[in-house]
Amino acid sequence: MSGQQQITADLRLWIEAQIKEGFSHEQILVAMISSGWQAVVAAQALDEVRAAKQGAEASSPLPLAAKAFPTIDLSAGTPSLWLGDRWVHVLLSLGHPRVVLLGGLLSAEECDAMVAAAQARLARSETVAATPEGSEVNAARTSDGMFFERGESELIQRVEARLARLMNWPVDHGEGLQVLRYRPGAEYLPHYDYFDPAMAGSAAILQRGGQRVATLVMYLNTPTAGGATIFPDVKLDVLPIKGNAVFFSYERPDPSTLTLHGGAPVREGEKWVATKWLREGVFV
Ligand code: PD2
Ligand code: ZN
Repeated sequence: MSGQQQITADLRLWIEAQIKEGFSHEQILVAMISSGWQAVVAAQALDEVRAAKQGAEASSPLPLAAKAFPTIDLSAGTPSLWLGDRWVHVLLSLGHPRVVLLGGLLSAEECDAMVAAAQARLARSETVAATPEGSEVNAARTSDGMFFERGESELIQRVEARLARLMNWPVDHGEGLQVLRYRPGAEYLPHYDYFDPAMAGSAAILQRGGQRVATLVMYLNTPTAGGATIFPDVKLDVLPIKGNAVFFSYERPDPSTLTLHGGAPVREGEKWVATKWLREGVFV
């Protein structure tokens, strides 16, 4: 196996030139990765150049890291975690981006009950992401969606309490669960779940509990084909399997977290997911 690439002086100069040219940090990161730099090395080099630049001219500062963020405690080294009412299996753990894949987080009955409860309330998904113009129908997502109120039923309370134990993060720091249904051909183009601090609409969104700091996507069914949750920066594909879930966290609202992710097109069958987004503070 090849080792980690070294950050060269040439790479630093190239990054500085791209910043001067006006390319966004995300564009620079993607260009480095597609020209063969390892994602972790590319992100680190970009961070270093930005930090040095910041020191020199105090411009384009890296967003501050959250004081604390959700974590799944894997320190016991056991392949399964007891969550008080259910065992969950740890299928994969990745350091950067921070990703944990979980097996059997929800029972088949819980998945079916969430789909049944959501089905009646589906509407064309609308974005909650901030754009320069405010909110708009999200062309990047061709699924249908709805939100459950936090704690709105015994089922939702039970699941939310389990998620709070899993991620060591209080229920009141979570947004209501969002359910999405993707039909064949539907997809979710790659995006970040945090709110871009530079966007006009973000300030108002951030008043309700601060930044998003982690995401948990739970699979409520197993599509026949397609529909993976993809992490393009590191070329990681998570196949949707009923009851499983993928967790990822981002300590600052910045591409260097490598948490760019999307939902690949569903090829056959439907795909149903429930997403829990976690905020830095109490979400009201
Ligand atoms: O359904 C997915 O795989 C997916 C992909 C990207 C869900 C989300 N983002 C999300 O809910 O944020
Ligand atoms: Zn997302």
